[in-house]
Amino acid sequence: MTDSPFSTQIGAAGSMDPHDLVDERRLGQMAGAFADRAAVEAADPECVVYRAYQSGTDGTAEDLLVRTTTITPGTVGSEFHMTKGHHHVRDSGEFYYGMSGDGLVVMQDRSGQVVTEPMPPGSMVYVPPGWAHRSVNVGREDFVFLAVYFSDAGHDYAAIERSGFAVRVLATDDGYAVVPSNGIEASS
Ligand code: PAN
Ligand code: ZN
Repeated sequence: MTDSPFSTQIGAAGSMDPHDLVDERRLGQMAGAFADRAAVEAADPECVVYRAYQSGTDGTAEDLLVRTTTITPGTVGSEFHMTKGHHHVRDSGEFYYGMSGDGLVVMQDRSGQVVTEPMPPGSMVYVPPGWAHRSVNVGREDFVFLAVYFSDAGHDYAAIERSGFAVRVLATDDGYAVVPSNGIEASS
């Protein structure tokens, strides 16, 4: 927790020094997020899918938080490594800034409309209030990005855990494809 001016050093791989929180998401903790259940079961549950560092004061309406996320390269079945994805509990916007690697952010509003935005290094994506968001590593290296959002935004994972996003991002011979979720056959 920090309630006075501060600075932090952000490393090329997404580390933050100092930081207030670090969160590591392993495959076993997000197994339900991937469509191919047989591939999930065949994979190592200890595989780190992403890591996030955070600085700032959590929970006040006036403050901002900064968080880096590093998504490791890889697929589960043909689905690229990705974040769980969430709505903000308090509908509020967020800026994403692509630092390195090849990424994509999938955004979905409450009516089901989906927009995807590539996040090459140097790109900035605005996630408007009311849009759920998930990030995907579509490359062969770590995908690192930085996020700035209101510290009282809160993360609501439940709706996404229940119904997922309307699209999934799959590996293809020449890159990736964004396909409707309901058209995906799990191999189990
Ligand atoms: C990001 C995400 C981060 C991890 O900082 O929290 O990329 O993704 P999940 O929270 O979906 O696990 C953000 O959107 N913050 O609001
Ligand atoms: Zn968010």
